[in-house]
Amino acid sequence: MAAYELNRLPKTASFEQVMAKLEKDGYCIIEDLAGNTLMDKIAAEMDPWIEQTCYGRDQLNGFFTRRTGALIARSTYARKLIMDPLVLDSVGTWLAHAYSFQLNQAQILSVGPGAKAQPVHVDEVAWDFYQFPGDYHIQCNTIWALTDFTEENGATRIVPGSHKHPLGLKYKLEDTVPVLMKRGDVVIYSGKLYHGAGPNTTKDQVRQGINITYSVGWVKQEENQFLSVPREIAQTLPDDLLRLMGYQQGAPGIGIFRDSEDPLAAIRSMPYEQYIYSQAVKKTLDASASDYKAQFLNEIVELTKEGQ
Ligand SMILES: O=C(O)CCC(=O)C(=O)O
Ligand SMILES: [Fe+2]
Repeated sequence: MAAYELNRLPKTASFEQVMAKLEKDGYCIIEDLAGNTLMDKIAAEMDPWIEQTCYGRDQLNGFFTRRTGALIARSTYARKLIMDPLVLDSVGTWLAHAYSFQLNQAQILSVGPGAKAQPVHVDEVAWDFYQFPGDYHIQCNTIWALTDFTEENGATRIVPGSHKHPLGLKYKLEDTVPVLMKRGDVVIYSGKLYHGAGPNTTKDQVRQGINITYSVGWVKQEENQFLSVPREIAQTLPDDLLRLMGYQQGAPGIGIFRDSEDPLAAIRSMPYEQYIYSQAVKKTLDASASDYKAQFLNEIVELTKEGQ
């Protein structure tokens, strides 16, 4: 591709500015959002886990690539990235058509020397290749640079603007551009953007990115947070992180706990009455995106009132 200038914003940017870039090009780099010190701390916590992670067993996962998950359980500092306010405001706005959004996956991707380019793909295909409508966003994703991202060490490669393209297209490496980032930068990208890890042609550099992805609340998460984060650790986490991990109803009735209680009650001891169905429905109504959904939920609210 001819010389292409990547979108970049400073960490003081507003989420509206991030949205404008996402709308137009399907991605946006925010410089130095994490900074070096936080990355040092995450690396110190995660290095022993990365060391013992197996390499991938297919081209998509990468024969020289390690994928190290369970970030919330293993790294207290990575939780800061997952909960970053600018990222959450951006993701929440991108996915605002849905009742809720959630953490989908959090893992460190270490692309080792000799790795070939990952096939160019859209992340949305994770859900059994179901073809979601072009204007319905399922995911908003991030890759934080834990090391510098260079063309040589396997920087993620993207096809700018391709979030507006149909599914199933085939792109070659020449159609893509490398997302060059300094350690501590982050790229936010749409789940519909064509991308893939680049080839690592260096002899001795491992490229490390922290891939934290978010999805609408009604799909099954790629990483099962209830299994990845043991209950004893979950009990120490704040409510907002727990909800993001999936201790919430993804939409009314999706992911209920026991007798339609608030899923947080599984972690905190809450009185049974705390979960009131009609209130949850009302929340959806307020945020409803379509007339059809609003009408349907309105009827439920009315029926619920009648039944009381
Ligand atoms: O490691 C990267 O640069 C991208 C990885 C990726 O896109 C994926 O695994 O879905
Ligand atoms: Fe991907």
